[in-house]
Amino acid sequence: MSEAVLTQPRLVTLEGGEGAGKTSAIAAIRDRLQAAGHEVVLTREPGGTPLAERIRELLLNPQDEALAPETELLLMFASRAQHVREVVRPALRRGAFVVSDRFTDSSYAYQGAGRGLDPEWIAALERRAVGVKPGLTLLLDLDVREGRARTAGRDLWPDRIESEQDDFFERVRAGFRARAAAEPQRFRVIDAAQPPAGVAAAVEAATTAYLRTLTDSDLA
Ligand code: Z5A
Repeated sequence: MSEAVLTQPRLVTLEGGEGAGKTSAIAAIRDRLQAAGHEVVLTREPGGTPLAERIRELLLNPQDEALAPETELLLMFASRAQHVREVVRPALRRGAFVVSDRFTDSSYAYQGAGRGLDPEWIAALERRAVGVKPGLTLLLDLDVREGRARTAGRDLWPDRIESEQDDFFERVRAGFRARAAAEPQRFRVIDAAQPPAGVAAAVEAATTAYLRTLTDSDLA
């Protein structure tokens, strides 16, 4: 398979820490794209296909046995490889927009910055098993404690990753911000501490501005 990671203008991803508000942000992106007349496929990672959703359960349900960081990374990419082949590429081929709640940037942030795995290894998996990257990534940036306070009480049993300590999530947040700083043309960082209506307005404005940059061949 090709070693290149090709930017796909009609692939849009949403990233951020726990409780950042991705659920309503993704609806705002979908509404804006549909209002502009585009077919939109909403999806998520880990997951997005029946098999990838089973991998998600392995990843998030606490197991009897601790999951090694390397196993966690490889399962994230197993899920992603399946998702890209079964959902993302077919939708892009027929001209739809794909909006994914998390994608490869989460692996760099959680497994790279959070778990301390080598980003070169993640980059090799991205080249070999994924091969596509988004044209637009919206990063919902939020103070770690505020995000965790929003979700506290929601889950009777936090999932395996939610059970990590604040210092893990601080590294994840710094990892996301570093990626956004390194690729300012792809990322839009949105202040997720605003009230929900403010976040939705910022997401909508960023999506509208991005659509204006696309050419006919990007949309074909
Ligand atoms: N993961 C990984 O490690 N590596 C990878 O490669 C990938 C993923 C792809 C599952 O992801 C986990 O997988 C995730 C990263 C890891 N682990 N963690 N942590 P997920 O996206 O399914 O899980 P999540 O990020 O934990 O989802 P979340 O906590 O539900 O976040 P959210 O979707 O952004 O939050 P929300 O449901 O939209 O909102 C949460 C609450 O906050 C809710 O009560 C809202 O009403 C409230 N909220 C939302 N916005 C606001 C504002 N603006 N003000 C006040 N309150 C708000």
